Amino acid sequence: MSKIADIKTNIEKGKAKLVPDLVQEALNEGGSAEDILQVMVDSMGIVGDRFSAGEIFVPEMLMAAKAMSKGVEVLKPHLVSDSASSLGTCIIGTVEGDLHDIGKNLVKMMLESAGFNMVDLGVDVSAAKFIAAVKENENVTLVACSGLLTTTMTAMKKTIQELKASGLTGFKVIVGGAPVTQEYADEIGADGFAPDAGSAAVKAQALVSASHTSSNS
Ligand code: B1M
Repeated sequence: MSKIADIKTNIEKGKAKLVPDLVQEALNEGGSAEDILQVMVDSMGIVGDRFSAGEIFVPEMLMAAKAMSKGVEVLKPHLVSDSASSLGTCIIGTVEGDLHDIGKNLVKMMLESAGFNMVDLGVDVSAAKFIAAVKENENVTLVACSGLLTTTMTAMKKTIQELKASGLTGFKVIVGGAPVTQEYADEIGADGFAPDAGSAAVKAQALVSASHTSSNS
């Protein structure tokens, strides 16, 4: 699986032009999309460690992120499946003050294949924007907030507080992102937490199905 090693190296080096072809070649060689994705996620962890150690800086992190995103585009058709069921609309975004979107985009992909109609508000999304999107879209059953920075975790808390204060009902809130824990999710009143994109889809399905069951009974 030398292609996988090449993918890792080239993501870490931020080679956005090389990564898509390498990902395609790894798939052609029989590599599983899930394994390739895991290698890519691990590479970003290494990039983060190098940033923490002062070996690389923001531009290099940005280039690595671009390389990963280009690779994910090639993987996407192999990761998502068409779901026959409809679980309603999910509003997703990275919370205010935070510009990280790779994890959020992966979660979006997985929720889409689980059967949600996705409305992606992008990054740096204020509580007011989440609320407006819940009002503007039909059949919103889930709000998904992603956050990667410890400094913006309070924005996640504010989003949940303001969603509750708005009086809007009929949806659950799921949170996640590297610094977020189940404990923190409970503390800020989120309905659910997931540590990664795959488990976010499982958790979201369970949350929304449970609320359908309870509202029908
Ligand atoms: Co930034 N950054 N960054 N960065 N960056 C981190 C997060 C950091 C850990 C790096 C480090 O210091 N080791 C650190 C945060 C420290 C902290 O707060 N504890 C950090 C910092 C400090 C910063 C800046 C402040 C740097 C600066 O300017 N001095 C700055 C902040 C800008 C801002 O947001 N306001 C900054 C900027 C950037 C770039 C823009 C250059 C770039 C982002 C580009 C982009 O996203 N388009 C970037 C990158 C690439 C990273 C690292 C290297 C990689 C992040 C990533 O994409 N990981 C990151 C280091 C690291 O993560 N170890 C780092 C891969 C991705 C798949 O994982 O997003 O964790 P992740 O998603 C996971 C799970 O968390 C989960 O599922 C995904 C996997 O399946 N998940 C959810 C995510 N959202 C979820 C939602 C859910 C459920 C699960 O439910 C709704």
